[in-house]
Amino acid sequence: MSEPSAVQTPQAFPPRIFSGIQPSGGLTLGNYLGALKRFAQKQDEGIETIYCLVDMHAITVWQDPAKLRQQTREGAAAFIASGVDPARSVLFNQSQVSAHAELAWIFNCVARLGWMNRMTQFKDKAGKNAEAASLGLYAYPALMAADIMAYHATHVPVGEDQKQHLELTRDIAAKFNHDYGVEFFPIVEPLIEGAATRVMSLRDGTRKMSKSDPSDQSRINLTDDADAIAAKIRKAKTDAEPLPETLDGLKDRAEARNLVNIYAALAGMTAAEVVAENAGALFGTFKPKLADLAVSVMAPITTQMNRLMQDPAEIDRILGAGADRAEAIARPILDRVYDITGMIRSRR
Ligand code: AQP
Repeated sequence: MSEPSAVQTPQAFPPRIFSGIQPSGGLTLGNYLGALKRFAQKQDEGIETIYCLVDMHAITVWQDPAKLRQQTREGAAAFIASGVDPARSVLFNQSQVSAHAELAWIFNCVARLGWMNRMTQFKDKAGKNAEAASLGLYAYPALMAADIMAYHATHVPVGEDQKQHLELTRDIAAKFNHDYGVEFFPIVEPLIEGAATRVMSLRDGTRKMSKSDPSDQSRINLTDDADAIAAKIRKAKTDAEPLPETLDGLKDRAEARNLVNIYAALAGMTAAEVVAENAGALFGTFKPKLADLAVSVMAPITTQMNRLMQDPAEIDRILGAGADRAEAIARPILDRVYDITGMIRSRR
């Protein structure tokens, strides 16, 4: 019924959670179910939580500066509206804490080209014209490893799509420890849990729901109103078959399975429970039920986001205060990294 959540620390580092989201567009239902909702749950379990709008990741593909600023504030509003409390979690934007960029450079010198060449996200995002992609897009996973390791984070709640990057983070940390003969960086554990670890596009059940998908119909945005949400679900691609009695019956029905998973995640049920409860229902019946559920969960979040966005100066203040707290954790770790790697630190 509920998601597994107990965080166990596999090594001698106290449990600490880090995760981030790119302000590379308006956030989606995928970001909410795969990330934001779980970020708030982890905070509520009483674990130390550090969350970040990763604006430096966002510029690995072109971002209009005014839009980036707006999207970063909107992302912060989405965190807060989803239950992340800036008093209990550290919430900030990445570029305000230079430790991320500094450690990323060290990790660029630890990571091997062969490892980076295997990263599927680069291949997906660079597409056929990889020669024209930015060097930053290629190095993205080393910056992500730095984001996590700058805080000695032990656990990272993410969607399924980030699994490979987390494995790379483990490889980089292990190689650093090995090369310098230290046990300095923890070997991080991904937390990929729940019914919606990979929410798929509403137009194509084989593609991830993504904020940068050119089709707005493919996703539910956190800023969509009730009518837009209902219309998108009504038009979502499905098939003509009724819902089966068991999950096995959804094996070759990607779009149907996606809507069942979304329902399960929104309702706090398992996909098997949703199927059992709706066995035999046609999509003409199931879609309106899903739309009502989605609106009832998302509407309060959208309302609060809109309210928070009316005071951008207050959002900036929250991000600045969060960055101060983040810096206080990361700076001593960075100082140790410079020491371990043999770099003189003699400024007063
Ligand atoms: N469709 C999804 N289902 C479940 N989780 C998802 N996440 C993203 N999409 C889904 C999770 O959200 C967190 C933040 O992701 P991100 O914004 O840093 O980058 P992304 O994974 O590349 O997300 P997008 O929406 O696809 O962004 P663009 O279009 O800019 O590349 C991560 O934990 C991710 O797993």
